[in-house]
Amino acid sequence: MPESLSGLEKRIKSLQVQGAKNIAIESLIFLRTLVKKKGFRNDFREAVKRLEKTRPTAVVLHNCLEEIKKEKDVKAIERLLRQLKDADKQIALKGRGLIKDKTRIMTRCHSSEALALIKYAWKDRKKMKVYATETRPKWQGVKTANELAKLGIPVTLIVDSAMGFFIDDVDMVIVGTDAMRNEGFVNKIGTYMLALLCKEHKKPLYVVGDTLKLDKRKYIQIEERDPDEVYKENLKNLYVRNPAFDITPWKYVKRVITEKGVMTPGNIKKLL
Ligand code: RUB
Repeated sequence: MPESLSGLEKRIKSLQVQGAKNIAIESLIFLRTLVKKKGFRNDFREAVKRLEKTRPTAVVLHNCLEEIKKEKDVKAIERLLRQLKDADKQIALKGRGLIKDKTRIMTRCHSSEALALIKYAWKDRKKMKVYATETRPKWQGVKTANELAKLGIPVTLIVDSAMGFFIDDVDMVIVGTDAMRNEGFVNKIGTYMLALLCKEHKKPLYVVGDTLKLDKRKYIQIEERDPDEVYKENLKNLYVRNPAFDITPWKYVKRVITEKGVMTPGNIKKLL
């Protein structure tokens, strides 16, 4: 039985499927099955509208949907799926020179593209040590730590508030991105704080993101998630806010690793 639209929405909203790229891949796989059966009519339009609302900050799905809506051909879906899947390898190849032997890296959240770069360097026999920040409140950093440890990469899991304590123990910070915009790059909440630490401690900050993450939308909605993820007690006068992402200005970024090559923030702005 193919998955229902509400089933997929649930998996995305609950973060069973997480990360900008995986959200797009799973949605495109769903849409491919749907349009093969029902074409680009009402069901397609309804699915597009609902899927785009599941995680509104990440731009990859939006960019893919814009192309699919224009072309209205299943071939567009196939092409985008190939592009998304191939990007990891291209990113790893283009960025391979950045991670030298015995590099110590700090990372945040769980980004398939940032991890592709790290994993490839490991395969390339570079010794390395990774610090994974746990990423409250949904612990995606634990997912990163598990994934790397299973590959044999030494990884130390730290609480978010220990970033400053360990920053001098690393050579660089590598993070993924949900959207690359004129004003900066968007990533998991806390990335901005990490960027400020990098600046203060003179550590290079590298952003890994394929070009489907270029965000030309006029307005970006920063997703605010259920306060229950942070604190469940319901007390008078106690308010909880739970934004999922923040925006880091480009001035804190050393380089951006895309599938087309390693770019400066200036190059990215030109593409926008
Ligand atoms: C995930 C996150 C990732 C980017 C990039 O947040 O911030 O760094 O989405 O991921 P969440 P990728 O867990 O809330 O989705 O490189 O896989 O596209």
